[in-house]
Amino acid sequence: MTVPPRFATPAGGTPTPAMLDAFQRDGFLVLEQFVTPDACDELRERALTLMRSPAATEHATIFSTTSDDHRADRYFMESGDQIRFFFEDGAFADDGTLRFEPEECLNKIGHAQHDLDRVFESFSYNPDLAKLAVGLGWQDPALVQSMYILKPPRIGGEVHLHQDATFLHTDPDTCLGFWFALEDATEANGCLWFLPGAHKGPLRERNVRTGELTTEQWNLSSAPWPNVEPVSVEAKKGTLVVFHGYAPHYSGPNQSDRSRHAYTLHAVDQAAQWLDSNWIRRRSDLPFRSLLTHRPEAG
Ligand SMILES: O=C(O)CCC(=O)C(=O)O
Repeated sequence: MTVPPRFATPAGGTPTPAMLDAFQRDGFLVLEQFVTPDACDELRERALTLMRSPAATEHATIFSTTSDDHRADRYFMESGDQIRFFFEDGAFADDGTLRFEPEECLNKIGHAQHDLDRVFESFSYNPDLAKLAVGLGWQDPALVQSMYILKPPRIGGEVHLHQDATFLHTDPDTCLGFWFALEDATEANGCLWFLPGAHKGPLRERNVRTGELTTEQWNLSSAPWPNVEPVSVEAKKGTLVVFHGYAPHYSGPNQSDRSRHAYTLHAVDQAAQWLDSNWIRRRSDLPFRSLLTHRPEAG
């Protein structure tokens, strides 16, 4: 496979038999025009407003130092029920100041804007997404994490080959990823790459919370990755790539002068058990919400 199959978005979200075949065979499914260009622009504008708020940069200094205090760890480990801002490695000048505007050097915003921000909430709790997840076999998908990924021009870093179920655990495993191209994603600006069919192999690693500020990466299987050619998934603005939690994927660095904004959501099935080994923690007044039943208020 050199070019993965792509499909027009199914009316109402329910996947067709051909889409189900592709998802089951490859571990991922590419649906074009799942969201409108206007919806992409609205999310980008909201993200820009958040990035220009004082909250976006007030913690920047903790990432520009290599001191051994745990403020950076805490900022990350407590972000499961917050909206927080994470910078690219190349974001800082030698004196610790930001080299560029936040939108040109942020790596991502995470991890709960889908439950804390009205614009993100209405984009995320999309009834068509619920129908898609149910059509793919999830009984009661709940959104557990969101990431606004910027992959900024020139300094947007590579994301190494991984399986998302490494980071989001249920018993049994039910992690499902949704990746929305908010701008055209190409090989030049760092689109996603998959190993088709490799989701049928085992989960290789589990990232386990071991303390208030710590996680460990546990090896679960030393099985090598299958010998399949990685395929790039270039995606036009508005495309949704949905993928199985065991599907190995990565994205290249952005060496171009164009950004590659994307928005990802991860769901798990509430029919399975959410495990305490997850790094993500939620305060009691912000429980996970079901894609099936949560409907954001209009306006
Ligand atoms: O957007 C990217 O570059 C990587 C996203 C990813 O790996 C994920 O959502 O699991």
